[in-house]
Amino acid sequence: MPSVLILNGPNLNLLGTRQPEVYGATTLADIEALCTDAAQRLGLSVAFAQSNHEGVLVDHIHAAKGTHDAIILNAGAYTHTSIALMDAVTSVDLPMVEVHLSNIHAREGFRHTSHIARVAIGQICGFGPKGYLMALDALAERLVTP
Ligand code: CA2
Repeated sequence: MPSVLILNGPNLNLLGTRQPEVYGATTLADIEALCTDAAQRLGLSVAFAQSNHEGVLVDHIHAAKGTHDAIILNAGAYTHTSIALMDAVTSVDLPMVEVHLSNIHAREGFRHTSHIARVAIGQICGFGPKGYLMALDALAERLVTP
């Protein structure tokens, strides 16, 4: 069964606890449960990781090679700053979908740039937690043979 790593970056561990007007009331644990359910229906297995540290996120991406078949990445604010994460994704040569809860293009100018987008097969943003399910759906179409 194809396996997908769902990797979340800095501050996303705080989801559902602060700024619900921007990021909603759903916690990261809720998102994990929703994704686990959806993945089962789609014929995928999923693994989750979150870190507030750029180098740890790079390590997770490297470790995905040979372990997982694709990555869903919400790199948080590192999306807008990290060449290291972009290079890490390139180095593992796995399909990666970029996800954001908020519509980064409708927010402050500094959020309009994504280094992750250059190496993603696609970007999903603005749909809240549903974005992760949309990404799983898109990956299932590529990875699961009917
Ligand atoms: O919309 C997204 O998913 C973001 O990746 C979230 C990042 C932000 O820097 C990106 O521009 C867009 C921030 C995550 C912060 O999450 C918090 C959750 C609760 C309370 C405070 C922060």
